Amino acid sequence: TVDSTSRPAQSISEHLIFVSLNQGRNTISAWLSECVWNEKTGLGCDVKDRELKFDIIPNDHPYHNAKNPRTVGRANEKLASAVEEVKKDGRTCLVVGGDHSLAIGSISGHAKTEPVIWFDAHADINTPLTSLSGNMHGQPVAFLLKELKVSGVPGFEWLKPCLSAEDIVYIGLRDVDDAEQPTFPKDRQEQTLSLNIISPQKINKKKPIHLSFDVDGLDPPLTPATGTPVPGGVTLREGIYVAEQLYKTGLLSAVDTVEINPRLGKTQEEVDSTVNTAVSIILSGFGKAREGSHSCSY
Ligand code: 5AB
Ligand code: MN
Ligand code: MN
Ligand code: MN
Repeated sequence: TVDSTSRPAQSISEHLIFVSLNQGRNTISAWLSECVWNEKTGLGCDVKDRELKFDIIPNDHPYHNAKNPRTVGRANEKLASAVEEVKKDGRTCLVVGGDHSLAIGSISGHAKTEPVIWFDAHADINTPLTSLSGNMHGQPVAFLLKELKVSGVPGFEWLKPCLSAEDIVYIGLRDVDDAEQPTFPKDRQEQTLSLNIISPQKINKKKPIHLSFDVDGLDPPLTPATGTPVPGGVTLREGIYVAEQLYKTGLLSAVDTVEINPRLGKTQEEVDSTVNTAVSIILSGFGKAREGSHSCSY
């Protein structure tokens, strides 16, 4: 925990806690503090910022095709407890990362959550047995699903899968590995390919919503500093619209903003535009109205 600054909430009642994770923290955190925390220029939310530090476990041999399982598993265990604390405190949780594998801890810590909106170009539903890359960021959904029964992964002894397939709504999905295909019943896959699928029945359930926002769900020019870009993504307007609609439900309870990797920006401009994009999505999810979207009285 770095600092814990608390001020009375001003213009809106949202309370946020940032649990920020990666080397992008400084840039993103600074911008977010200005936009979200600062009462004059921003939303005036009451923000507590905490930083988690993780251990690199030595000799962390792969488990089948899952790389660094112990390091990732323990990090997620820590994150799950942090998110749980935030939720017990009655606050909204915003996790900024980093690798999408952090959703395992974030969603587990949020617990009893459904639906989960998985905004992503990818399905992230490989298992340690099916993954071709071995990258854990391609596997979090599999770890979380009760149906897939991923078990025996060192570092994840603490994990109890908490989601059912029907709790997940994909937005922006357009790059599914062959090995991931069988996990999608046909009708579901069709349902997930367009933006019209924020399924209203899900939101009508009045349960807290978890948004797991992988910036690569957006169109690549919007977020150049990310690892696995896929052409043909969601536009900024559409992305902001999704976030605004989620805000309007009043049920957005935790948000992951992931796969922002400043090291992958070829220029400072690329890094800045990626962070900028992520910040505008986050702000919309926490109540920032666009110019022109205010209600008019005439
Ligand atoms: B991301 C791929 N399916 O498993 C794999 O960015 C890509 O969190 C995963 O969505 C992308 O390595 C993971 C090829
Ligand atoms: Mn992802
Ligand atoms: Mn992705
Ligand atoms: Mn990625």
